[in-house]
Amino acid sequence: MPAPSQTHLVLIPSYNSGPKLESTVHQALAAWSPVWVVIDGSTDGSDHFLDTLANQSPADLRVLRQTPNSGKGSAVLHGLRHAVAENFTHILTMDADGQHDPQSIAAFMTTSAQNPTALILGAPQFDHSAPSERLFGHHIANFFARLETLGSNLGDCLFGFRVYPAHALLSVLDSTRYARHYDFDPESAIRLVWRGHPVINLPTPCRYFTPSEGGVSHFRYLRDNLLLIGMYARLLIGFFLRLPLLILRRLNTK
Ligand SMILES: Nc1nc2c(ncn2[C@@H]2O[C@H](COP(=O)(O)OP(=O)(O)OP(=O)(O)O)[C@@H](O)[C@H]2O)c(=O)[nH]1
Ligand SMILES: [Mg+2]
Repeated sequence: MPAPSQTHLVLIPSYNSGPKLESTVHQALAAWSPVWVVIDGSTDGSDHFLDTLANQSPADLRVLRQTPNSGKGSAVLHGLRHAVAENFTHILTMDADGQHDPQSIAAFMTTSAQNPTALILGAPQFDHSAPSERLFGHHIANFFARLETLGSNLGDCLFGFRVYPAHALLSVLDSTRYARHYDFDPESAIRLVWRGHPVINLPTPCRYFTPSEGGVSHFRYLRDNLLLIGMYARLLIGFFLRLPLLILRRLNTK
């Protein structure tokens, strides 16, 4: 296991993640320390192994819990508040369901340490396992995210494997009551770009698992696509308010 970092931690929000949570945590721990897992009102028992493991290596693994289930963004915020209180400067968020590649953690952390104000975004390399409707959703979401950031280099706004500057993310989340559910990933990225944070896109694999392989997704097409459409509509107002600033910034970087 690597020596614990004082500045960068891995944060895994988990809600009823099924059997993949255990392998995800073990692989994350092999790649990085510390790893914090936020159990977001899980009721499927997937988190039962965690307390014993955390007691064995408290410097490497911490388990935080919130009840009731409150959404991915809310779970990240819960962990983030603790991280900032303990002077961590950056968090790498990754999903608990095995879709993200723990072997990419070190490269993302190194890039973040070299570019501390930047948002380090995972650019997902999807394979044949990715459902075509989800890929289509990513294309549409990315189109609108780039529009609302005036053609920034924001890569994939839905993919949750990324490193955030912790204080900046906390400030963004404290500025809105939204971004607590599936709107967390795109809204936090858009708002950080609005605030002038550079974006670095790093390729990393993404694998979807079938239920028989232990894969779990809580994405509900109607509910969550409506949430995202509402988010883009809501952010349009913020976009127009910031348009002069965004244009000036674009002109200055030419
Ligand atoms: N959906 C959902 N996820 C949560 C919640 N709280 C924490 N999470 C975690 O957030 C991460 C993303 O959730 P997923 O349901 O896999 O969402 P996704 O990866 O965007 O969607 P898929 O591409 O369909 O897998 C996982 O690690 C979840 O366990 C919650 O209330 N709802
Ligand atoms: Mg997932």
